[in-house]
Amino acid sequence: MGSARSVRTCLSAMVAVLLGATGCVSVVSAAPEPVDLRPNVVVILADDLDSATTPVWQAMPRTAALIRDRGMEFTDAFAPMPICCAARASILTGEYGHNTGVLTNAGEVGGFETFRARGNESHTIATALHGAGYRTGMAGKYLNGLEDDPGHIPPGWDDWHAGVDNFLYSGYNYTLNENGTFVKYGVAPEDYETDVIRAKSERFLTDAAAAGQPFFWYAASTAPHFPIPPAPRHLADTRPTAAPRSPNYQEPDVSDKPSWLIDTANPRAATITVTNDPDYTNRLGALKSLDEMVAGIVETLDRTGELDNTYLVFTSDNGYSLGAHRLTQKMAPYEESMRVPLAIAGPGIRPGRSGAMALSTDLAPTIFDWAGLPIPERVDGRSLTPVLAGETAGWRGDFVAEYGGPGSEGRDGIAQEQIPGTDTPLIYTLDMPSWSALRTDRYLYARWYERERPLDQREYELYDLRTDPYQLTNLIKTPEGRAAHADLVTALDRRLAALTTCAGVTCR
Ligand SMILES: [Ca+2]
Ligand SMILES: [Ca+2]
Repeated sequence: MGSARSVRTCLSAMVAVLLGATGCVSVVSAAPEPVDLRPNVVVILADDLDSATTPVWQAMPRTAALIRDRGMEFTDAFAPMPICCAARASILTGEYGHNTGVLTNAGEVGGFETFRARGNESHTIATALHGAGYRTGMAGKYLNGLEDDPGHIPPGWDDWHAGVDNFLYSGYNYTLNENGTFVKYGVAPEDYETDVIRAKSERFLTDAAAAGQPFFWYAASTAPHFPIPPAPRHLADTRPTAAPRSPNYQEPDVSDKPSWLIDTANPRAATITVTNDPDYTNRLGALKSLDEMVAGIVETLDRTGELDNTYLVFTSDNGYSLGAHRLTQKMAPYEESMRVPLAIAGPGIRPGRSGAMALSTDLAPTIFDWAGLPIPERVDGRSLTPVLAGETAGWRGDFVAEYGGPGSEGRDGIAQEQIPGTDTPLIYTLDMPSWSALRTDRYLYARWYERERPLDQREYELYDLRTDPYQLTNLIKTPEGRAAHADLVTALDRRLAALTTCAGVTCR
């Protein structure tokens, strides 16, 4: 149409001072509709990729070069809810598990159904950005339990390609809900999950760039989550590799640990001896395709002219224990479960590293900031934009971490990591009770059996990470240890109690 309309233009503060103006002027223009210059956001989410033990950047050299080296690496990034569904719920909403209601993968405090029933789908990154005029899309893993309602497409997503069965974890034979149509993938090399998600990513980015609309893309392969194998082209160069033997690998003395771990340590240690290194080899092989996917995404952004106006986030939903403390899997309050890789590149971010504590809950508010959106009061995380600009004054020095056990069912633990729907042997089944923990820059303080047992039957752990970074000696297992650290425990417990019920600003 080209009709004249009023465009409100804000001047930079310096220009405003020079002109003696308020900073904003109204001008009448007959120009065509202005191009929307708001930045794009691409989140690439790995599954169960730990950063405590796995040399992530060495295993993913393209990702290191294209995101980490062009942006900010967070060396102290954590998943406060270190299991898939709870972690993804926190990424999507910016809220802790006690506020999303999702503390594990299934049951009354976990899974997709709980996420939806609690109303979380009305206020995600996707709904906020879609509502602000972004084109939004995803491919891969949404939330554990989506298989119970495979036709469901949550609000806020313009382009939806979610896995709707647990075959997704095997890399083949899975079905995606592709914007309402179920598409079954087979066992041919081109059906390999990460490559399919790469193709979906490149298609979305190409189309969105052509449309001239700012976009948000969420690429969520299950790599390197057990049991996804390397892509066929990577099988030959995936050599058997032993997982790094950290000082806490197969921790010889676990008598300081909570009773559930002591009671199950020996059979699990035997399993770890057999399975851990083949699992690690598989994971390294699966990361090769994920690394190529990242490269494909960055190349597509470059080719379409969008790279300089796109924020790229690479991270994982949670960490993973490669035999630390005689544990596989995640869900534990220990470093291996909670530490995740995090690198962010994009407009205005100077290359560097930051030791600021960054949490899964920070991603949503950071993205809102980039898109120029207000951060809703209910969000528990903090925008990382000051840290990305090099400002860390007043940044957090602690956070609460949480995991939900079976609660009212009254058992000490429940199997959370089976792979139903596949014929994969359940060799990694793990029983773990619930806990809540306070992680400060110096201590880890954990309360076990948070949901299963009355107060007087709970168990506690305290580690001084300055002297014991591998969490080998729980300082409060014995009465003498508890007496020696009584004041410290009182202070940590008070802070933990406050954070386990925090909401919005009181969490930040
Ligand atoms: Ca995971
Ligand atoms: Ca020990």
